[in-house]
Amino acid sequence: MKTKDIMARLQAKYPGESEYLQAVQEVLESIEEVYNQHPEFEKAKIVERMVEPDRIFSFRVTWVDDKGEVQTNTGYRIQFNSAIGPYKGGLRFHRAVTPSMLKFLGFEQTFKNALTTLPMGGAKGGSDFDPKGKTDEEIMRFCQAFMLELWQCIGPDQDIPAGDVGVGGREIGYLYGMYKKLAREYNTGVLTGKGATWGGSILRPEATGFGALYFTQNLLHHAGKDIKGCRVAISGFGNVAWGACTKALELGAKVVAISGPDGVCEIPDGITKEMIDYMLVMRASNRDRVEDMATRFPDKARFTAAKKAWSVKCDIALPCAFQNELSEDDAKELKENGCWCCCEVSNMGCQPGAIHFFQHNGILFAPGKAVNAGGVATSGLEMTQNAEHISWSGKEVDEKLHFIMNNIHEQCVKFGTQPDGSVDYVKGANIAGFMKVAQAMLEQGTI
Ligand code: 2IT
Repeated sequence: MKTKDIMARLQAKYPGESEYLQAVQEVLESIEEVYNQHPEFEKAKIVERMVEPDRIFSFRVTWVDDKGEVQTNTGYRIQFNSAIGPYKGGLRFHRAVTPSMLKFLGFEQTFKNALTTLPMGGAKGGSDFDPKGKTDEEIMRFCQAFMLELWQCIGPDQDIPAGDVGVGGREIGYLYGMYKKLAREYNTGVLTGKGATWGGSILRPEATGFGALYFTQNLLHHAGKDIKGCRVAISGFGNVAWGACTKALELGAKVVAISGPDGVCEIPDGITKEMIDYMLVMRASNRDRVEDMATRFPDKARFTAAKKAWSVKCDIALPCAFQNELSEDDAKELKENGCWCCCEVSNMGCQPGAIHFFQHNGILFAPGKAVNAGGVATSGLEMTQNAEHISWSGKEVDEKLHFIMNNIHEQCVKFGTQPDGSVDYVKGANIAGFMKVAQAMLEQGTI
């Protein structure tokens, strides 16, 4: 297998699908050497099969807004790979959603889910619906219209969606309500991220952020460092950033920045519990503005328009917002500002140039598919609880999540340790995830 040849074919076949091509390139580059030591993979054309989704559903979603106007969006579900379990992955509602974006996310999800040690295949879905400025009623009507098509593609043993950007507990509630009505199935295991009183796992909302901090702690310990007292810059203020802030504070770190599409809030004395709670209010408002934090806490947070979290002096950077949110220039600025570690929490949050810069300038770096896997892992734990018709305590879920994150870190060390003793976490995560999926595909024959 030659990455160059496969990429040339994919570029010709899917011109313009830049996020998808970027994600495939990153994985193929890091597995090429190992792959070529396995002639049985080459013979079964594992890579050629793995880069193509199993199937893509695309559908029209028509709904009526509060003014009585008819609106039309496009919905998708991409079932990427089922080698190690039923399709599993989130739904993203964002105006920029395209098949390319969801293909990249589904591809990444496949390897991430393999890393969790739980039996889940990879999928992703969503819509170009823009939640910004929408009322609660509009959100509900959109979710219902979306499920009117989606329900036929999913099932507790086939494909289990969850939240992602723009889809949280409220949306999962509306989606599940409509699913029940259409399918006449009352198995809560069809969606994860549900409310805690009707099948949702305790700690699922916190899980991505908590897991990211557990991973970061592992990475720092491995490098002989400690998170206590470190200044942390976080991008975003959604569900993932919220969970990350909560755990960072608990572990004794100081969150000195959060950001949004409008700019950055610098918090010199560190974020407080009250401010973290306010992040939930900001997200529920659908205003998509981080400036609201500085308006609410003027003596604690200072807002600067059109600046990123990476302009603030910090030790650790945690991108928690969107793909490609951290460029090579941002990476350089971070280094100048004293940053020595970046754990990518958003999916593909760092541009290739930024990763290259981190890796060649002594900055510890770990990729999203390892760092953020605690979210989907806890979705897997939610599925187990649903299948057993029981509910675990927060302590039980947290222990299992912590154990899984430690295990993911170990897999990265096992497959990513370099001759000089340092760990290439990109290689480690990609090879560990890939080997598991490839082996399963091989054992299941040519399908
Ligand atoms: O990117 C992700 O891993 C998620 N959005 C969570 C997916 C899930 O099924 O919980």
